[in-house]
Amino acid sequence: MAPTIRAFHTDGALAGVASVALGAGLGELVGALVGGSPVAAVGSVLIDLAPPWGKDLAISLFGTGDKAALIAAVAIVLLLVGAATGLLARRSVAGAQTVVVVAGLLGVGAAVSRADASTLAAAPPVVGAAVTLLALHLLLRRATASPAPVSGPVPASPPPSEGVGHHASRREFLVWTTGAAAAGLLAAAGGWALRAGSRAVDAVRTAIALPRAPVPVVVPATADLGITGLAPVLTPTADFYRIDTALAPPQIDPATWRLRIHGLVDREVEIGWDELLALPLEESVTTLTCVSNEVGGDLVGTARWLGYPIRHLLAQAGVHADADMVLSTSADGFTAGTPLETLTDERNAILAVGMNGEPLPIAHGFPVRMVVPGLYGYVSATKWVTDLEVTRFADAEGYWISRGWAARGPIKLASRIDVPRRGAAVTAGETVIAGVAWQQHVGVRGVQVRIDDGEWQDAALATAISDDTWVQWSLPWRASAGRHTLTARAIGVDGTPQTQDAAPPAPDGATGWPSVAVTVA
Ligand SMILES: Nc1nc2c(c(=O)[nH]1)N[C@H]1C(S)=C(S)[C@@H](COP(=O)(O)O)O[C@H]1N2
Ligand SMILES: [Mo]
Repeated sequence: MAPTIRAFHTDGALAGVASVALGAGLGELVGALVGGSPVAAVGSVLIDLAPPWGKDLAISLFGTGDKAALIAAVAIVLLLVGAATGLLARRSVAGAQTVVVVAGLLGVGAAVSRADASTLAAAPPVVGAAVTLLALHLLLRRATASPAPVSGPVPASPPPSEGVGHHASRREFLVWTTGAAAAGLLAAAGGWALRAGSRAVDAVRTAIALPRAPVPVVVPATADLGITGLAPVLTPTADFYRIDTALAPPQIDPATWRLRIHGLVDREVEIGWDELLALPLEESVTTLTCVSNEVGGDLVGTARWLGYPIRHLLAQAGVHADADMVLSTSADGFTAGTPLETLTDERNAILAVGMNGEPLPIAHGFPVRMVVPGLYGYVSATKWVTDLEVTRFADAEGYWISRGWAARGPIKLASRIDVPRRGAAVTAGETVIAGVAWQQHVGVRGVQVRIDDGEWQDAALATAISDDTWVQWSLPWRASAGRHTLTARAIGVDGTPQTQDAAPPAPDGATGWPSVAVTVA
């Protein structure tokens, strides 16, 4: 029986190795998509934990290849743990599952402990552990189908027909095991290729020195009230909301980037990256807002953009009189339909190349995106833009329109209370209520605040950078003990207050007054 016993044990180990290879491989692929590599994270934790002599030894052994060696070592240990887990599974399935779950949790711990951890950093190790568990279960079931040794801990039914059945089912088991391991390797390789691509474009992006705008926008010091907890008037790039349909942002080398303007025009215009940068770029500060922003939500942010007015390029192309829309297309196929007049009037509707003094981050549209003051992003702010078709609303529509969103998306008058936060514990006495308000390209005349069912009180507005940006506001408040509800409403330039009617984001933007309940003690 010795050969059978060996086969039996090897099968458990093989199933374990293949399951871990599949789980870890998929984990690496997911990691490449959401940012972060579980294996590299574990390696980094080991580097942090290693005693100095360990590091010195590794460097002297592997030289500058020490990182690759470390990652290879982590991968090998992982596969060995997989083999041991597969063996253990024949004795105790629960024990084996516990090992996988603990390994997954260690992976999560390592991934989220990294300083550059993305918000989804826990996803790859969780996916990896879940896939491993599932694969282990399925592969071991196939392994169990082969005959068990007489001395084995798990009794198995005798094979239906000696020899032939055994070989057929074992061959099947080996095919599945090899397939799982190969799929894991492919996934890991795919993740590696994705990362290599993003590193390449990232390196190009980092090396770019954008020209300076001849007329920088001066943001008045009085535009920011400097209140703790209040959104800064200029949103740091790292905090800027990100919304798109891209699983992984397109990686576009500016050297290959081209924009084509065509459709209802006298002559097509094509422009490349170098030509665009050679044009007189302009700086503008514009607040972007997502139509999906709920009342009180944070899908809104303000940045300093550098770009070239789209109206000049449209003028060069010669737009036909019957056109009323520009359909912009992104490298990843997303489209937005923008009213022609918003791209030809005097507003700062631009092909943006810079955000807050740097090339656009890849996630925010590198190398070129559109920014149009006054319109929700889904009808105007196309990232990774490569094509502008001059057309008509009657003939074309953007990505979200067939999905139930309005064809026109002007930004609605809105306000938000940032301070105090919802549910905050406020100390009784002199305090402050503060927030932001916006209706891009139209402007905001004022903001009013109501405490419980009291009178509307006028808040003080900070200096607005322009009508294309949000404006901060504040109101001193002598808070008395108890529970209070604070409500705000913006006042539009024509004196009309923001509507109280509550509407959901779909189809053309949420409405209603923001309010927060706080407890004052
Ligand atoms: N290519 C592309 N561009 C896009 C989108 C998208 O899904 N794909 N989403 C739009 C939407 S809905 C918004 S609100 C803004 C958000 O821009 P941000 O991610 O830079 O904040 O991008 C717009 N541009
Ligand atoms: Mo959006």
